[in-house]
Amino acid sequence: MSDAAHQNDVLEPPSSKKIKIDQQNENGVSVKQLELKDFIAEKVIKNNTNTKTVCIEGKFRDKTGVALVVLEKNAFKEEELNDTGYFCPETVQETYFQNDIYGNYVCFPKSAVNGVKTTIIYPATEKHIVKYSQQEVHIVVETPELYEKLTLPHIEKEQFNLQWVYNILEGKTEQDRIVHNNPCEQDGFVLLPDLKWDGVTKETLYLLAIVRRRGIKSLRDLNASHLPLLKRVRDEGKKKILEKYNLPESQLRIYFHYQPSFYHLHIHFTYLRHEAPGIYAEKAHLLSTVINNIEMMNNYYQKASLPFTIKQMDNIFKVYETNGCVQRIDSNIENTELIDK
Ligand code: G7M
Repeated sequence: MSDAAHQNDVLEPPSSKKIKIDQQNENGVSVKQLELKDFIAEKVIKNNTNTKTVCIEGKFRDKTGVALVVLEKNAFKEEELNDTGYFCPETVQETYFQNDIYGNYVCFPKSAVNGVKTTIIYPATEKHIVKYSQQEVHIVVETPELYEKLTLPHIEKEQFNLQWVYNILEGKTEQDRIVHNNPCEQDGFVLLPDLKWDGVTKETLYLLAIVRRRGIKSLRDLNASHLPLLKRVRDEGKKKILEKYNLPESQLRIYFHYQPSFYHLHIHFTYLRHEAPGIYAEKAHLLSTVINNIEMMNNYYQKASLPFTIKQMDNIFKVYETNGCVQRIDSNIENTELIDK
């Protein structure tokens, strides 16, 4: 396939003009498409000026329950930097100042190149609000004993619902987004764009491989019996991404999160150039390193002490705090109220 053909694959604009969300919520209940014009913003719970992302808590008109809206300014697409994209007559330009050879302007490009990536979570639980809130973060080192005594009981007691994962695996949602599907129950997986990726902008490529086998919670559970599965994800994932997006394996970052947010094994594939959230040393474990560690020692991940980040508002923080593993600090992070409640 030519480069141009690959590009078309990647750059095809999303077909729907409205914001498209799953037709089922995480409880398997059908939900009508939610529209931003019905959103009543109440509080900014996160405003990250680096990633240009805000998360707003609020409500939808005529609906009960809390909603979260995450807005993210998109990365520039290089193929739009031309006379049909940014440099076309529809672009409105206003001058801030001009001084000698220097000029400073604000420009308002046409809406087709100016979309804002939007994620809606409705109904959002208290745990979602905690996850998306700006807050103090700590690192704890989880020994195998601490995993058994503190982390595992906590995961068993409270974790995010996995319905969205089962919906994908059972062919109920996001089927038009699937990039690769290996149906083998034992060692198969589905590869598709992550929620955080628009599926279009190559510069921010972010795919997720979700394994079909149930019951593997995280990295902690992996041993030599999972090697065929891990190698299949690695090899088939790389091959598909090369075919569809023309990105070679040397340009891919393939990794697990520890701790993950969702305790059903999945592997992240991101473009090496893209600084996706959660790629840092305290959270990401490269698939190649994981395979290598297990090949050297079958039960490496049952024996290892694994560091992980823990958010001060999260319930698991209280568990580790009570056991003397971490100390709370006074936070000066504040949320901005948008309306008087
Ligand atoms: O931190 P953890 O390894 O658990 O990451 C889970 C990943 O799943 C994140 O990168 C999320 O953006 C992604 N994700 C979460 N949800 C609810 C969805 C979803 O509904 N669809 C897709 N495609 N990805 C999701």
